[in-house]
Amino acid sequence: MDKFLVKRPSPGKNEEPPLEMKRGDLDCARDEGVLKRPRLEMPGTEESLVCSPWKQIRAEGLNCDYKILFTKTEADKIFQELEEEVEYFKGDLTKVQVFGKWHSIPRKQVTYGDPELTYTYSGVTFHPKPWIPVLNRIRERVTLATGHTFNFVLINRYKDGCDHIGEHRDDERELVPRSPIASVSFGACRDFFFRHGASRGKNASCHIEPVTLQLAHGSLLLMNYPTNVYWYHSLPTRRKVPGPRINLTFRKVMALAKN
Ligand SMILES: O=C(O)CCC(=O)C(=O)O
Repeated sequence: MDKFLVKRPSPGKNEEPPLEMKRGDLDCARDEGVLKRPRLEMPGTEESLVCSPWKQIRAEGLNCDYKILFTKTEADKIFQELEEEVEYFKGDLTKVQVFGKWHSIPRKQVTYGDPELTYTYSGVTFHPKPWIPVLNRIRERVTLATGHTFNFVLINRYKDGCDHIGEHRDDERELVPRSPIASVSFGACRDFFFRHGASRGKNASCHIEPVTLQLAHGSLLLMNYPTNVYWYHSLPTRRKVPGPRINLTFRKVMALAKN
């Protein structure tokens, strides 16, 4: 059975040893499987911040950390606020260029961030909208949990399991070199798929097992360097997924000189 390592960070002498997990064991259910929140956690209190443990997800060149960041009550409320407050791009900004051809993206998208920044993705340059309170609150919680600051967020809304995002790396030149990307999810739990670059396509030079996670309501996936150098990620279609999902990827972006 293929395996990958899920370790706890910096094991102290009283902590459990690394967990050896079977692929597919990262169950999305909050209340079942290895990703369940600890029993001590009190929904809606600061205890949720300290008690939800990080799970380390490691493979060759892949370095990610996952945790439940928000209690269910908090996550439900934030999801509702995002539905009411976030204004998605319209018109030309809903299209991307793939191999020279323009396509409508199979989801809704928008960027928010510091005013001087821009972000070019699949042939389109995005100017961020100014921060709104709900995004600042999520951003602050991410900073508290990770110790990293972020000045930009890309938001993707998937109306159902047919909406998706294709395989790509987050390797845009505007990203601060070696900075992590913090991916926060609300709504329907979705499969999230990592594939090593050397294992892609007909001319794959080797076989490295893909890694599949399920990103739960209120969760945070921290993609650390060098994950995006070697690994592509995607959110595949899953027809049985019943409802919408909103994903926010917080990034550290540099202001680039205009060409
Ligand atoms: O929705 C997701 O979890 C993935 C989003 C993503 O791949 C991206 O923003 O680059």
